[in-house]
Amino acid sequence: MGQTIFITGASSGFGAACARIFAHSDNRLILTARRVDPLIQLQQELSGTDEVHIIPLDVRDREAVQGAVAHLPEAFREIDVLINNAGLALGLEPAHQVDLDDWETMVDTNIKGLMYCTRLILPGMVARSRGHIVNISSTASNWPYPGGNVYGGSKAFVTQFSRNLRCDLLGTGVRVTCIQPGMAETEFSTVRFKGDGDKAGKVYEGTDPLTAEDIAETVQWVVNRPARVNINTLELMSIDQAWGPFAIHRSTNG
Ligand code: NDP
Ligand code: 8X3
Repeated sequence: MGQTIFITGASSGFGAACARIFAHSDNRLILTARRVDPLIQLQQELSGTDEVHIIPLDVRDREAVQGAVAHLPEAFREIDVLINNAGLALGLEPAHQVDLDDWETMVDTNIKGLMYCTRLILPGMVARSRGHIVNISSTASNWPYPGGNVYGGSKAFVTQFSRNLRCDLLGTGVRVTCIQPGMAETEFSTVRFKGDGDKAGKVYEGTDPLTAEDIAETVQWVVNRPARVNINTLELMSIDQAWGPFAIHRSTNG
């Protein structure tokens, strides 16, 4: 039986790849993002406005999220899967030099936007005794790195919020999964470096990074497990990424 799938951040990267992978059945897709042109293109590519509903939506805008959920067309009202994917990193500066606006944007998007979508879509899932929230966190939620400061902190929220949701939803039939990808080549680094394509390209240079399709296949796999199976947390990395040793500062005067 087809499912109704609500995807945030569907205009590029993981979100667009999720839209493509879930489009091949009886599913109904609700695709949201701030940029409307890529959503229209995706809707046309996936052929048929019957099965694909697009909503220009900034997840930071609580009232807009409320309106989007409240005014869904009849056929799209019973959401089975929410993919909380919209998010971003801005900058890699150390904490004492960072632009405070960038920190606020990450908190508003990665934390508060995800909170709004979850809180507004969950009641319907609980009432129907079925549903699945898939939260896109990051390896940055588990492993610190220089310049990761608020980005990693915001993803740690996503990871712990996902676990706490499972506690609240025990017995409701609603599943919660937290996906924690490492380095994946999407628009992510271009956004992080504010349009500097050269800098973004260097992140992936000489490596075989994860792709958006790798993440979409992972999301599809967790969603397609039998209803009794809840994949709690799933961390994945490119074969070309691993952990380093602890950093040690040595005094030059010592
Ligand atoms: P992209 O930059 O390609 O995609 C990010 C998506 O989020 C876009 O569709 C963008 O759409 C949307 N978005 C950003 N801000 C908002 C907002 N305020 N309201 C609505 N949508 C918004 O990056 P990825 O696909 O890589 O990122 C997807 C998620 O995966 C993010 O949460 C990211 O943190 C996470 N992630 C990425 C990794 C990577 O290495 N690429 C690794 C681990 C996690 P628009 O600009 O049109 O609004
Ligand atoms: C994206 C991966 O390592 O840039 O979440 O934080 S990383």
